[in-house]
Formats: sequence, C-alpha cells, structure tokens
Amino acid sequence: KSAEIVPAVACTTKQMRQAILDRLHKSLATEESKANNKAWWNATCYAVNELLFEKLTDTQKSHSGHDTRAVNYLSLEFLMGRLLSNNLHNLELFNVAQDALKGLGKDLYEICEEEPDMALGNGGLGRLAACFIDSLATLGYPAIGYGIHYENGLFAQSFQDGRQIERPDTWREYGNPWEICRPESIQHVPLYGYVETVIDENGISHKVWHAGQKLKGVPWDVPIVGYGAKTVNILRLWESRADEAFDWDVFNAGGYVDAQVEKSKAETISKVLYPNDSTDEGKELRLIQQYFFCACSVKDILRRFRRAGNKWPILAEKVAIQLNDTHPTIAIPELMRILVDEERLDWNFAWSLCEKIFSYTNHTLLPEALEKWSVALFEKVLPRHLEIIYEINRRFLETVEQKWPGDNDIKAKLSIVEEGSQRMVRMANLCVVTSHKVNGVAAVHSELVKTDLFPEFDQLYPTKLINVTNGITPRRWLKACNPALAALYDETVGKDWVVNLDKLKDALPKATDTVFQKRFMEIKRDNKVELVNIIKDLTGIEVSADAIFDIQIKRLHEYKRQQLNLIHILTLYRRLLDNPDYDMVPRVFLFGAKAAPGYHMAKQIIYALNKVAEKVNSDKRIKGKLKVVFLPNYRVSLAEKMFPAADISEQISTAGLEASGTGNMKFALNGALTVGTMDGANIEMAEEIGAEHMFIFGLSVAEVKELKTAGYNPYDYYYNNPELKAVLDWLDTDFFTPGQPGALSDIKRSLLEYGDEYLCLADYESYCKAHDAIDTTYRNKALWAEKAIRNSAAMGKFNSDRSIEDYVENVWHLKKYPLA
Ligand code: 26V
Repeated sequence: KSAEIVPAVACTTKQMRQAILDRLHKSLATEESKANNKAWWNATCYAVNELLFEKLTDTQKSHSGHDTRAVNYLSLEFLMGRLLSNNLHNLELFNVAQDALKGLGKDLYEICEEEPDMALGNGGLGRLAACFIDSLATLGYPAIGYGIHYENGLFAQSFQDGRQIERPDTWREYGNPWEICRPESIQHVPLYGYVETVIDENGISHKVWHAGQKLKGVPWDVPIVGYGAKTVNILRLWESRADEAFDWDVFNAGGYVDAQVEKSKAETISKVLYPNDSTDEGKELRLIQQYFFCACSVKDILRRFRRAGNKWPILAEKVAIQLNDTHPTIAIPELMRILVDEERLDWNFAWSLCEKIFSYTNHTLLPEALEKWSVALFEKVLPRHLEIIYEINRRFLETVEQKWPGDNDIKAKLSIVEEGSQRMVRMANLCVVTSHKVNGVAAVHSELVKTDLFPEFDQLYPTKLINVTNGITPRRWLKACNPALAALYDETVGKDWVVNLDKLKDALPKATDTVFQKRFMEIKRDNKVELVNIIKDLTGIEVSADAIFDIQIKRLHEYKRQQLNLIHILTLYRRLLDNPDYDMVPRVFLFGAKAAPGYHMAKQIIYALNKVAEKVNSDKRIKGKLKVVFLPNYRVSLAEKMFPAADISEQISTAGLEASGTGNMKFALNGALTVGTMDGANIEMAEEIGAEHMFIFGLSVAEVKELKTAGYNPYDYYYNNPELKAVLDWLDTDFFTPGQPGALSDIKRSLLEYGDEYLCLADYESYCKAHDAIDTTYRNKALWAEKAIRNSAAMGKFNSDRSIEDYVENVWHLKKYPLA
C-alpha cells in the first residue's frame, strides 16, 4: 500500500489532491462539478508535470555542469503510447495519485483511459526507441531522443465489412500536456538550390550551398522520467513551419509567391508518419522529412556543444549519435557539410570525428526494406550532400581497392552509389562505411547481418559488426500493465526486479509450488476477464475466459505469417464441423494489427480473418469451442491489456526474417507460452526459458536456406496433406463471403501460384502439431502453470536496461549522472 512506499519525489496524497484541484481551477479554469474525465486527466498530468519539471531542470543543470558525454538517439519513430500511468510509476507516485483521485471521487485507471496514445511509430522499431529512452533515464545516462513532431500519428484503424479503414490519428488536436514548446531553440533548414565554389581570402576554395527554400524547425520537448526519478531526460520532436526569414526571391525569381501555399507546403513535412513497411510513393516528401529532422538535430547537438565552450577536437568525446535504422542516415553528410563547409575543418579531420560519433542499428534483412534514394532526387533536394556522399564513396572505394585490388565486382557491390539505369544512393552502405559500430538486434539476426547482408564489410572491418539483443522496459510491460502480477513478484522476490529483472529468477523454485501456481494463474484469469469485457465493448463479441487465449499482435506482414495462423484456424474449424464432438480445449484466437495502407495482400489477410471470424463466431454447431476476434486499432494502450491476458503468444515468422521481435518478450514476461519458430529473439528466449517450455516448430534458418536452394514447391505440400488442401480450397468458395466466391482467393493464390515466398505450407504441418501439443498441455493445469511461471521468471535478459548497458559498453561509452 501507499504508506510503505517511499516515493522518489516527496508528495503526499493530500498534496497530490491539492495539486490536481489547483490545476483544475487555475490551469483549466473549471471546477469539480463541471469537470469531465478529460479535464481530470489534464489536471492530473499538469500536477505530475510540476514534479517532473523540477527534476528536469535539475538534470539539465547537472548535465551541463558536468559537461557530460551524451548519446543522441535519432529515430524517425518513437512509439510512446500513453504517459500518465508510466510517469506516475516512474515517480513512484501511482498509488499516491490513485488515492488522491479516489478522494475526489475519481478512478485513476479510468482517468488514464482519457489519454490519446502518442502513436509516433509503426511497430517494433518505434517501440524499441521508446523503451530505450525509458531505460537510459532509469540508468541515469545523459541522452536525448530526437524525432519528428508528427501532426498525425500512425492512422486510426477501423473495419467496414471486414476491411481496414484508415483515418487520421489526431492525437494532439486539443493540445498535449506532456510537451513543452521551445521557440528559443528553433533551427533553420535549407533545401534545394545550388552549390557554388568560392575562393576565400587565403586563396583556398570551399563550397557554399545556396538554398532554394528554407524550413523552420520548432522543437517540442517531452520529459522522459527514469524509474526512481534520478534523471529526467528529454525527447525532442521537431515540427516544420515556413521560414518567414527566408528570402523567397531566390527561389521564385520574378515569380509570385502565395505565402499561404508555401506555408502549408512547409507544414506538410511533419504532418504524417509514413508506414515503414511499405515501399512508399511520396518519396520526395519522405526524404525531406528525414533531412529536416536530421538537420535540426545535428544543429541542436552542435549548439549545445559550442555553448559548453568546447572545441572541435573533442567533439567525438562529447557526442555519440545512434542511427535507428537508415532513416536518419542523412545526418552523416549533414555533419560533414557543417564541419567542412561552414566550420572549414579539414576533410580528414571531420571524417575522423564522424567515424567516432556515428553508429547504426540494422532492424531488418528484407532486401526491399533497405533504403535507397535516387541520385536525381538527391541532386534536386540536397545537391551539396550528394557531392559529399560522392567524396566519401571515392575515398571508401580506394580502401576497397587496397583490400581487393582490381576486383570491380566487390566495388560495385559495396559502393555507396549503385550504378544502373537509375543511379541510387544506398543508405545502409553509407551507414556501415561511416559508423564505428553496426549492430543487429538479436544474436541470429546479427550473425545473418555478417554472413548474408554485409559479408564483405565484415571482412573489411572485422570488429565493426556486433550484436545487441533487444529488450523491453519492465516498468511499462509488467509493473504498469500487470499490477497484480507485479505485486506477486514484489512479494515473492522483492521490489528490485523493476530495475533488475534477473531477480525474477528467484521465483523459479516456486514454479512447481501449487500455492504459487494457483495465485499466478488466478491473476492470469482475472486479466483474461478484463480483456473479455474489452472485447465485448469493442466488438460486441462474447468470449469465455475459460478458453485458451491465443494472441497474435504485431504489424500485418506476410513474413510474420498471420495467414499461417489463419489456415490453422480453418483447420480447427473444419475438424469441428466434421465432428461436432471433436475434443479440444475451447480456443479464442485474437488478432491486432495494422496493415500499411498500400499493402494489398496484408489488407486481404485482415479481410479474410474478419470474414472467417464472422462465420466461426456465429456457428452454433461448434458449441463455442472456437472464437476469432480481430480487435480494431491495435496500439500500445491496447497491447497493454492484451499481453497480461494471453495464454499463447504467436511468434511464427519464417526463420531468418524477424530480426528480433519484442512482443515475444512482453508476452512471456506476462506469463504466456510461445508458439514460435527458431527466429529472432525467440532463439535466445528458448535458451533462457528452456525450449521444452515453449512450442517450437517449423524450419530453422539453415533448413529454410536449404529448401529455397533446392527449389521450393508449395504444391508438394498441398497435394500431400489432405487437410491442408481442403482448407486452401475452402478459400475459393463463397462459404465465408456469401455470394462472393473468390473474395478470399488471393490468399490461396499467394500460397500456391505465386510460390509461397514465406514457406507457410512447408511449416503448416509442424505448426498444427505444435497447436495440438498446446491443447494437450493446457489440460494439465499444474504443468501449464509451471511453464507459464518459468517463461515469465526467465525474462531477465530481455530487460531494455540490459540492452542499453550493452550499447554503453560496446558502442557509446557513457557515464552515469543520476541526481542525488
Ligand atoms: C520495412 C519494410 C519496407 C519495405 C517492405 C517490407 C518491409 C518490412 C519491414 C520493414 C520494417 C523494417 C524496420 C523494423 O521495423 N524492424 C523491426 O525492428 C524491431 C526492433 O528492432 C524488431 O524487433 C523487429 O523484428 C523488426 O522487424
């Protein structure tokens, strides 16, 4: 209870209550009798800010006083979700706020529901950035997250006749209490124009970029409080505006400028978050978006460096820049441009600084995901950067020549510029050439980065390519989202697990203790009941908490194989229709996923799942043994309610394609058992948990390669497995889409005629067997409970604090500066 907690920030229930009331009256100009929950939420956020801001100022003072080295985490995505509950937990004031609001007749959980998600990310990559800045602050490291202040987050999803509908996500339409606008730190960003060679007074030539247009970058700061509030860092998000100071005549010599049109064009740059998993058409805008936020961030980093009175030779001692995927790569030539053109540093010296400053994280091996920008586009938008890239490449190819004299094939392969009818700049190559460290995000992925993606780079730079396995913050993903389980752990292993997740191992001896098992599974059951109510509210569908809750939540992509889950569901449905007495533990299959708006097959899979759900859920013949629910608008705040209620976690990507996965970790931590392939972080999870406590199935990475080399033919599986053939043929009928035969045939076609790129049919039989094993195991309550506990208690390694310590040790080399 609140009495025994010593909060990180001194605040009694009475003080909190008064602070909330004060904000209601003095900031929101309303009163208790008129205030709705939104107003109470705002007032509570403001009250929390009063405590946060003080710590923020203290942290900033301490960091500048110590002239600290900091990491600058550049990411186009920060999938923050909601902040109130998380901030209260990290301040250790959750119970205080809960009691204070109770005294005011309000329920904190209900108030938290008022907060729109900060959905400034697509999926794993963006959520990882959010977990990392939580860990950096918790561990007391000086760090700034840099990103874009999107007007609209990832779209709001709904379904119409089973099809995905996208609407703008207007998360800050009515303001956001967590952010502070900082006009004093505005930056100006040039674009377009031409490059001039100028000879200076000493007769030395240098380049001057005359921009054709300028944007203004306005920073919005979101305080990031670490657990225990010993550090409050910031997430700085840039918003684009028209730059009034800019002389439009340069661009529109003689022409008429409609200032409003220019203004709205400028504001478009930070308007929307692009889906990261579709090859997008709006290329020019996306490149400008990337450059805009990198230019603002690099200038901001240098401004802080200069303000501290530092000189260039120690730049790399004070500044580390982490590139979250290739999206911020343009920061490299931008820093070179400033150092060489504006600061007039020697190229070699500037380059040696860049090599020490930059490091890059690779998040995918999918070839279509590796960013390339056409040289022509570069020439138009960033003419000087293209010249700099050429010069970096010229020097790099000399190194390649030294290592492999005369080998033009290798040069063509490694070159930053890809030759061909459309010459392209390969952003990943630029990252690898520049960075002192390049990391993959799970052991197997990092190995594949070395052996398959960048083998020559690995030979050229033998210590550059490393692994840092991903992690998740236990604050949000256990303490805040699963309070009952968190309390059970507090009692069993002590409260330290929140910052030292390895402590959960101390609960392992209890895995076979019937009393502990009972408590663990009661918590799971309560969480399932809560989810049952949410499902009913969101969809009207009734499901039973006694069924196995089998959940797949992640972006919709063919490599993640939601379609494999679909054909297994059809298999069970068929078995039930063939034999109404078919003996199975009732199962609820739950899905949550957004499909990139332009990704046809992903949208077809959503449609198919919704159509199958309609049929299955209303079929009286199967006696409620099977339910399928696709929850709309999957997002962080919905995820927080699904992970704690899961029995089964679906992690079923084709081996070698899911770089890491992080949902897998969240499920296990909350006591779900994984059905999964030996892919990404699943492999390391199996090492920690014991593979015998998971349902591992399917081809391994090596077997996938063998099969593809030998020549994969999905028809072999189709004709050899009557059950598989029957369910695929079912998709061609109008059973699920009455009156519209063939409405689901695309899925069958992709799995047969189009070659089943992701080997669903090859893994089908083994997947079905894994599910049969799930059914058998679930019937043994004690065995299931034991495994659930083992899964949860073994997640210590997957704490994002550990990931951050790995980065600090191997890449960033930072020191901690927690407040006293
Ligand atoms: C991008 C693209 C672009 C072209 C079409 C196909 C495609 C598919 C996926 C992507 C996403 C690339 C970046 C990404 O989000 N990677 C995810 O990063 C997570 C954090 O490291 C990791 O856990 C996921 O396994 C990985 O997919």
